[in-house]
Order: sequence, then structure tokens, then C-alpha cells
Amino acid sequence: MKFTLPAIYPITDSQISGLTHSEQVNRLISGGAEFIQLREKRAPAGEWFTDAQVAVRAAHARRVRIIINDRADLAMALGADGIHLGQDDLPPAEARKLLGDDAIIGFSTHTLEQVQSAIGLPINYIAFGPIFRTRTKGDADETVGLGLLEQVSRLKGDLPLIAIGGINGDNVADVFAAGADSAAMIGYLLSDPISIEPRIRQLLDSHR
Ligand code: TZP
Ligand code: MG
Repeated sequence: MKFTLPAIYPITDSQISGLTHSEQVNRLISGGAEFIQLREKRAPAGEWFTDAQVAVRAAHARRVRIIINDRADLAMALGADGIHLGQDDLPPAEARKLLGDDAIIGFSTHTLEQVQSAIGLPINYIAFGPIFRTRTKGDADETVGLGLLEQVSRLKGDLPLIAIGGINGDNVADVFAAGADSAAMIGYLLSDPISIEPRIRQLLDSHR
């Protein structure tokens, strides 16, 4: 399956939005999202599984692809389109064995060395960041900045590159200028629940 990344990549967060994952997905899709990651760092699987199931069904009913942060077991149980893995999660090759050739597998990187090691792995994109300071991820790695992002964009070959961390309406154009194919966002898109739909629509209209 050919995988094309939309310019804006929303990631759900129930603490920041104050909304269930399924409600965030509904609002994001109404605003034009085509690819969404469900990310739940606090609730145990049993607590948010039903909500995730509603979110995945809503996405699939509207032909939107949806992947799960961290958990291959959840991605499989939910019939999600794939998974996003961090450096300390299941190795991408193992996740690929579990999820199959068609799954979308994303992989987080924070240094040039990690990017170099990621090239050749069975993944569909790399995420690089945090580009700017972020309050969303408590244990975030050191800020990498636009200069390193640009270096990654020259190094990564054909691998789609997602910039993440502190991206908002004012700096999103800078990450595209530095070579990112897509900008992942949490806080800017979700912190004001009534702005979710207009914000993503506006961003997608400007950066398609
Ligand atoms: N990984 C690196 S930074 C980050 C994650 C999950 C948080 C991104 O959130 P925000 O609110 O867009 O800075
Ligand atoms: Mg992870």
C-alpha cells in the first residue's frame, strides 16, 4: 500500500483537549484530517479500549487512517492501520512481523545517530523532534531545532519525515521550509476544543 502523508498529522491527547479520543477524532475528521494517531499515556488499556474502538470505527467509516501510539497489541485488537513506536518500544522489525506488510509503522527519532540507524528499518516514516520546546511531553528529549531538522531531511532519503514538538500556526511554515513532509501537532490543535475543527482545516488549506 502506498503511504502518502498529509501535511498535518494530528495526535490525540485527552488531558490537553478534555475530550475522549473518539470525540477528538470526530472533530479532527470534520476539519479534514486524513491520518490520525491515538496517543494515551495515562489510562490503562482496559480503560480506554472502548473509546479507542469507537475512534477507529469512526475513522474507518470516513476512510481516514488511524494508528496507535506504542502498543502493537492494541493496534491489532482495534484493527488500526498501524502503530507509532518510540526508541524504547517494540523494535520496528518485530512490530512489522506482528502487524504485517500493510501496516503503517512510524518511528520516533531525536538525534542524527537515531535517524541513521532508522534508515533501512521496515518503517513508513520517521518522526524527528522535539523541534521546539513543548509542554505536552513531560519526558521530552532535548529540543533539536530547525537546523538539525534540515540535516535530517538531507539524510533520510525517501523516508517521509515528520517534524514534532512545539509546532503551532506561527512556526509550522518553518518546519516545511526545513524539509519536513508533515507536521505533527498536539497542543496547538487540541488545547481549545472548539477550535479543533477550524484550526486543522485552516492548516490543511494553507499547506496542502
Ligand atoms: N514527541 C516529541 S515532542 C511530543 C511528542 C509526543 C509532543 C508534541 O506535542 P505538541 O503539543 O505539539 O508540542
Ligand atoms: Mg512510545
